[in-house]
Formats: sequence, structure tokens, C-alpha cells
Amino acid sequence: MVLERLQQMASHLTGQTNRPHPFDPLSTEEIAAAVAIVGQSHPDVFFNTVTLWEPRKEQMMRYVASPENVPRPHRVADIVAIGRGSKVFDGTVDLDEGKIVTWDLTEGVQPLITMEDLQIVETVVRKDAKVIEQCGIVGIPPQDMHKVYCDPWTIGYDERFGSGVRLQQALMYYRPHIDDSQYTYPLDFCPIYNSDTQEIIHIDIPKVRRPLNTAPPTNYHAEAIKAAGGFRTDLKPINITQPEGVSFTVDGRTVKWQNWSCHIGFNYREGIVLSNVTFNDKGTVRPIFWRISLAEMVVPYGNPERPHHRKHAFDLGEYGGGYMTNSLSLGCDCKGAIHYLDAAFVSRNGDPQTIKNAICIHEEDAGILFKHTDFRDNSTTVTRARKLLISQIFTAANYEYCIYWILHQDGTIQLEIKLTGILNTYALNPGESAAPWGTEVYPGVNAHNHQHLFCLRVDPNIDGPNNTISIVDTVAADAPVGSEENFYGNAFYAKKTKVETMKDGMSDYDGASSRTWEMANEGKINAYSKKPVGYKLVSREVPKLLPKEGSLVWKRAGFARHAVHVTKYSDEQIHPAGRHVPQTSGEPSQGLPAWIAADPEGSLVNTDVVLWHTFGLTHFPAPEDYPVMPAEPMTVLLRPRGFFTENPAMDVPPSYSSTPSQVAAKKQGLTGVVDSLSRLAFGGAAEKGGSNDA
Ligand SMILES: *[C@@H]1O[C@H](CO)[C@@H](O)[C@H](O)[C@H]1NC(C)=O
Ligand SMILES: *[C@@H]1O[C@H](CO)[C@@H](O)[C@H](O)[C@H]1NC(C)=O
Ligand SMILES: *[C@@H]1O[C@H](CO)[C@@H](O)[C@H](O)[C@H]1NC(C)=O
Ligand SMILES: *[C@@H]1O[C@H](CO)[C@@H](O)[C@H](O)[C@H]1NC(C)=O
Ligand SMILES: *[C@@H]1O[C@H](CO)[C@@H](O)[C@H](O)[C@H]1NC(C)=O
Ligand SMILES: [Cu+2]
Repeated sequence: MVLERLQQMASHLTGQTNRPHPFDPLSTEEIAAAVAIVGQSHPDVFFNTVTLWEPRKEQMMRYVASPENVPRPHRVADIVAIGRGSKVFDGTVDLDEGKIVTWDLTEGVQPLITMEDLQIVETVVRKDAKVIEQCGIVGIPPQDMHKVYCDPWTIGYDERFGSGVRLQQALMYYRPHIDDSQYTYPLDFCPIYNSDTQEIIHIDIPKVRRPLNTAPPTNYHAEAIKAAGGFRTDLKPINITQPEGVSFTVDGRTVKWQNWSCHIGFNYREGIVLSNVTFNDKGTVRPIFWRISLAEMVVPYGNPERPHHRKHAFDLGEYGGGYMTNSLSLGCDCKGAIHYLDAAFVSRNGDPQTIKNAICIHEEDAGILFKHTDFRDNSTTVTRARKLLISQIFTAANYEYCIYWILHQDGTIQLEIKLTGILNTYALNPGESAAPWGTEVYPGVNAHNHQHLFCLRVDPNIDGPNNTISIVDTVAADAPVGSEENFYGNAFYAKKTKVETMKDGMSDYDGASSRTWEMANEGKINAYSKKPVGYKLVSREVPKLLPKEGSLVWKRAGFARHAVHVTKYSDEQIHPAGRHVPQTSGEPSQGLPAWIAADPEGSLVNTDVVLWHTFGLTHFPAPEDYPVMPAEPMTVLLRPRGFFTENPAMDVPPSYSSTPSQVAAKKQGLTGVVDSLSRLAFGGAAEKGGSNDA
């Protein structure tokens, strides 16, 4: 009876007129329905994730093409639940039918650590006798245990404990006062926590002990700055005004802006997902990307002393870029008119939870889009650009990652990531050198070298799903100086190497050859360039993975071994380090290396392919990164190259435009509103609104 009611509830949900888009994240009601359906047959599990099981691409593509005739994909929940004795269940629940479709016990894996899992550790650590003893050794008396804090990371992988028990490593700190930054007071030992028994099972104690730092606190919050002398006073306000509102529309979760259209998804893991990305090219709606997302990341630290080798956080696969996302209502850092979207998740006990304002959508001025002056007569056209930002910020313990998906009027999609927050720090003895594996960023504070490596998943749909990837390098002509073909020796060209098979797709970055990767549709030729229409991946911050071949990180983070991997599309392949990442040994490596090894010779030409790009930066900390790190940006561009037949932004109204004949006739051209307000640029005349309409 209960089941029938659930089915009614589910079909009511999906049958209502305002039905969710098949790519919409599960709503709180859908999460509750999925939990209730699971509870019917598995009452004793707690929930790790309940997220959208995305419609299979083949069905979804048919549905997109003909929604009236193709059945709407069912709403399906993808579930990870944990039962007694740490049993992990992977399941799917069809919400339209109100029933469990699959329910499998998965052996030997650990699902990600949720915020709830993280919160518990600190209270356990403070009460543990062995931890209290270690605190005493470094100089913290038992009555000060409330001043002890920990960042309870996943353990990564520790060969002594394997994957069978769910473990966390507690990176320990101290706060002299509750408002002081704990990162100035790292403690030298590392307790290991068992999440099942909720107890400390081991403490890693270094050979060389390092006492509690005695340096004064250094803080970044406003109260601290006021106390230290106050804020600078020479900043005049900048106001962003959008008197007529915004130039985008949001229908459900589909955003339309300046000829772009895309669906904005969100999940616990990848955070923002952009799907069905299209561009209206002079009336023809052209598909460009089926799905793009940040799919994984790893932050390996470079200090060889154990247990620092365990510090290599997979922030998406081990914690979830969605789960850790900030509610931007608590301090949105976007200026102007903002449209927000919320995010819904499941809690451990199955209750739906909402993060208000998880995604921020807004426009910004983007400087000059194009400009040209005719030097003969100073006739000028200058047009300002606008960009649309779809953003989220997540906090991964000490670090903040600000993720900006940016649409540009010229057909470019940019992924910008800004790193901010606080360095991960470790204790240092007085007089001890932090070099070469770290930097003393403040007295007694050692910040270890590390990398931030992100994996972007791009499922191209360049005028259709069948695309071909090529590696493009700039090379000098082979023919020598003095030869007939290259007499002056100046010839160079863009050399394209087609990725024919998965094993050819594993390629590295080459800054000297300005290497880019092209995604093209060989079935469609650009009328002018006579080449297949395409988009290019342009990315210039692509360090190599520094942990060596055969190392733990190399084994676990297979996606980071190369700048680009290319795979044949599979619905199952979303997570390049595997579905369950915590405590994987990397033997064998999950995700990309396994998929490629399964079909190394499989053809990738003119078929449905996925491009995986690992980029990021190597961070040698410096005192300027402390006590809080000024945001450091990294950018990846997806640029149309031979996709359009001209600059697709020519119809953006200029700020100013005059023609030679207007100049000759002493008539000014069009003067746009933006620059007519600029007193410094145009003097008094412009302030009156320009003279074009005089
Ligand atoms: C995909 O985008 C196209 C073009 O914007 C739109 O017509 C179509 O309805 C979209 N499909 C879905 C399922 O969102
Ligand atoms: C600019 O913004 C500030 C604070 O948001 C407001 O007090 C002020 O009136 C605004 N000024 C103008 C010229 O709109
Ligand atoms: C942008 O889309 C509109 C239709 O909405 C179309 O008329 C216009 O030509 C498009 N602009 C470009 C540059 O393709
Ligand atoms: C163009 O502008 C420059 C700089 O203002 C000025 O020196 C020059 O005389 C102008 N040329 C013409 C043809 O107006
Ligand atoms: C894409 O290529 C596959 C073969 O790899 C073919 O079966 C399919 O029909 C093609 N799809 C389209 C939309 O052209
Ligand atoms: Cu860093």
C-alpha cells in the first residue's frame, strides 16, 4: 500500500504540468521520493548521495530532436547508500515508476566523505586520550583541548590500512583564540580516524618533533585589520547599474544570452554542469557542446616525509565540488543584477537539504570586444564586450575554489578558476629550513609545495555528435633555408595530427609549439577556410604531474598523467578517477587509464568522442599567499575556429563608431551610452551625450 502511495507521489511529481527538464537536478521532492522508495526495502541504510541519473545520451538526443514524438526520459535517481558494517550500495530508482531498478552491493570501495562525516571528527579528536597526550607533548595542556581543531581529510590511501575500513586523516591545528587562524598553529602529528567506529585508531608521529608555534596570530578578518591599523581610505565607490535589468533569460534552468543557450545542471560531485550548449548563428541553432563540466581534480603535495605523501586531495571525487559549495547568499561576490539557482542534496539520514543560491548567474562588462582606428583620418569603431558568468564557489577545508563558466559574445566559452583561501600548513622547528619542499610563509609556518590539477570533461557536439580531435602544433617548414620550397627559411604552419585511437589521444602540453587541440566535424566544411568546422581547446597553464610514474598519486590520478585524453563516448564514463575515489590504491588505476586500456586501438575518427583536459598550476607558496591568498586565476578557452564564417559579434552595438566619410563631413558617428558617460575619456562634450544626435 505504501509503495502504491509512493508511486502515486512519484508519478504526480513527474506528471505535473511544470515537469522538470530531463537534465534538471533532482528536486527536494524527488530526493524525498527516492529515499522513501529505497526505505521500503532497505530501511537501515544511510545516504551518501541521491543525485540525478542522467538520461542516456542516445535516448536524450532523440528526445531533444523531437520531444513530441519521443518518450520523455524517466526521472531516475542515482543512489549511493551505506548499510551496517560499512556495506556500500549503488542503486538507481526510477521515479516515474516509483521503483528500484538496480541495487548492488559494491565491495572494496569507499564512497566520498560528506560534510557530515567531516564535522564529527573534531569532537572525537578532542576527547581522545592519545590525542590529548600528543597535544601535551607539543605544549597544549589538557584544559586547552577546546582550542584544538582538525581538518579531517580523507586518508587518500595508506597501504597499512587498505580500503576496507572507512578512514580519515586529521590534520591538526590550534587556535589561541577562537577568532585566530588555526593555520598559523599546525600540530606535527596526524591522528587516523575510523568513521565506522568513530574512534582514533592510530596516530602518525614524526621522528622529529615540532612544538606549538609561538609566533603571534596573523589574521585577515575585518576585526583583525581594524586592530592592525584599519582599512585603506583611497577607494572611491564603483557602482554597477543595470537600469533596464539583465540581457539574459532563465527558463527553468535553461539560460539564453546573446545567441547562446544552455542548460545549467548541478550535482554533488562536479558542481555546475552545462548541457545542450548551442549558438544561434544567424537564425540557425547550432549545437556546440553536449555536456561540459569540471569532472575531477587532485592536489598533490610535494613533501616526501611521511605522512605528507597522503596529502593529495581529490576534492571532487573524495568530497564533492557540489557538496562543498558555498551558499552565495552569505556573501556573494558577484556585482550587479544576479539570478541565483539553489542546489538540493540528501542528508545522511535521507532528508533533502537545500543550499540557497548555490549558483550565481550575472553579466559583466568585458572590456573591448573589438576596435579599429583608420590612422589616415582617425575614424574609429570601438565596441565593448559583455560576458555572462555562471559561477559557484566551494570551500575545500583550507582552500576556496571559485569556478566561473563564462560565455562570450564571440562564441568563446571560458572556464576560469580562481584559487583563494588559506594555504595548507605544517609545523616548523625554530631555525629549521622549510626548503626545498616548502616555504616558511610566516614565522614557524611551513607551507608545502603542491599542485592544483583540474580535469575538464568536454563532450563536443560540433554541429552534431560525430567529431574528430586533432592535436595542433605550430611548426617551421621542414625544408631548409635556401631550398626551393623555403628559400628564405621563414615558412611555418599549423601541423594537425588527428587522434585516430584512444592510445593516440594521450598527449601532453607543448608551450613552445603553442599546442592546442581541435574538435571538428569532418562532415561540415567551413565555406571560407574549406576546413571542417571546429572549436579549439586553448589552455596555457598545463604543468606536468610532478609525482613520479609509479607513485601513489600517479597511480590514483591517472587523468593527470597527460594534458589531454580522448575517449569514445560512453554513458558510464563521467568520473575520470573512478566513481568511488576515497582509498583507491590505484592498482589498477581507475577511470581513464582503465577505459583506454580496454580499447586502445578503438577508432576515434568521426565518431562520438569525449575530450578530457587536465590543467592547473604548481604552487610554490610565498609569504604573499598568507594569511589569506589573493585569488590566483587560471583560464581555459574553448574557441570557435572555422566554426563561423565571420566574427559572430559584429552586430553588437558599438560604443563609438565613425566612418571616413562622416569624419570628412565633420559629422561624428554613433556615440554609445557607455562611453558618453566617460568624462575622463571624452571631456565635457561627451558628458552631454556626444554629438552624433546633435
Ligand atoms: C537544446 O537546445 C536547443 C537550442 O537551444 C533547444 O531548441 C532544445 O529544446 C534544447 N533541448 C533540450 C532538451 O533542452
Ligand atoms: C552606489 O552604491 C552605494 C551603495 O550600494 C549607494 O549608497 C549609492 O547611492 C550608489 N550611488 C549611485 C550614484 O548610484
Ligand atoms: C543572433 O541570433 C539572432 C536570432 O535570435 C539572429 O537574428 C542573429 O543573426 C544572430 N547573430 C549572429 C551573429 O549570428
Ligand atoms: C589623429 O589623432 C591624433 C592624436 O589625437 C592627432 O595627432 C592627429 O592629428 C589626428 N589625425 C587626423 C587626420 O585627424
Ligand atoms: C555517428 O557515427 C556513428 C558511427 O561511429 C554512426 O553510427 C552514427 O549514425 C553517426 N551519427 C550521426 C548523428 O551522424
Ligand atoms: Cu595552492
